[in-house]
Amino acid sequence: MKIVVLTGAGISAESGLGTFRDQDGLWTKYDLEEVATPEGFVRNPALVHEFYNARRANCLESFPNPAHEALATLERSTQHDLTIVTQNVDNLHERAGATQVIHMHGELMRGLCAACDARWDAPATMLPDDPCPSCAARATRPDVVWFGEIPYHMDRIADLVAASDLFVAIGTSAEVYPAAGLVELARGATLELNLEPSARTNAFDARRFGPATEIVPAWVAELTG
Ligand code: BV8
Repeated sequence: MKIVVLTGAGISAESGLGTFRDQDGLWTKYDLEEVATPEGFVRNPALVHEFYNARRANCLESFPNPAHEALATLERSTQHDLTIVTQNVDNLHERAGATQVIHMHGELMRGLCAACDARWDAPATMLPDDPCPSCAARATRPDVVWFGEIPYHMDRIADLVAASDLFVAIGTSAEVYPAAGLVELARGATLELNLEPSARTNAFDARRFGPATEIVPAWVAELTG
C-alpha cells in the first residue's frame, strides 16, 4: 500500500518536546504573533532566535520515542511504501531512521538567509548579528515556515496524498492549514491516531485514541504482521 502519514507535535510530545495547543503548550507561553510570524521576526529578531534556540537545545537533548521508531520500521517494511509528511520542525523522525520525510513547516536544524535564500545546517545558537555564510548579510533566521508564509513542498505533498491508499494523521490538533486540509485530498482510506479527537476527526474514516507511543506501534504491528 502507498501510505502517507502526516505528523504533528503530538508524536514528539512523549520525547519531551512541547506541543502547541495542549494545556501547557508553547502557544500558552509565547505569543505566536511575536515568535512565529515574519512580522514578529522583523520587530524583534533576538526574541525569535531565543525562542528557536531554546527549542533547538530541547530537541538536541531529546530522543525519538517508540512512535517515531515504529514509523521508521514501517518505512523499512517491503510490504508498504511510506512517506512521512511532518508539520514538526524537529529531526526525531530522521534520528529514528526514517528517510522519506517531508518537512512542510521547515526544520529547526537548518538556517535560512532572508537576504539571499541560502540554507545551511544551523548552529546550536543563532543570533541576529550572525552573517550569512553565503552573502554575509546579517539576515539569518531559522529555516521554518511561519504563519502567513507558504509551507514547503505543497505540490508534491498534495500529489502523494491524492495517490495514497491510506492517509494517517498522527498527533495533530488539525487547527493549522493547509496541513489540516490534507485529509480532504486523500483518495483512499483515512485514519486519525491521536490522544483525543482533533478538530477534523469527523473527516476521517476511522480513529484511534491514546498516547502515540502506544497506539502507533500497535497500528504498525498490525500492518506489518
Ligand atoms: C498559509 C513552524 C497561505 C514553526 C508552524 C492569517 C494570515 C495568514 C494565514 C492565516 C491567517 N489566518 C489563518 C491562516 C492560515 C494559517 C493557519 O492555519 N492559522 C491557524 C492558527 C488558524 N496557516 C498559515 O499561515 C500557513 N500558511 O496558510 O499560507 C498558503 C497556503 C497554501 C498555499 C498557498 C498559500 C503556515 C502555517 C505554518 C505555521 N508554522 N510551525 C514552528 O514550529 O515554530 S505551525 C505550528 O502549529 C506547528 O509547527 C505545528 O506544526 C502546527 C500544528 O500544530 P500541531 O502539530 O497540530 O500541534 P498542536 O499542539 O496544535 O496539537 C498537538 C496534538 O497532539 C493535539 O491534538 C493533542 O491532542 C495531540 N497529542 C498530545 N500529546 C500526544 C498527542 N497525540 C498522541 N500522543 C501524545 N502523547
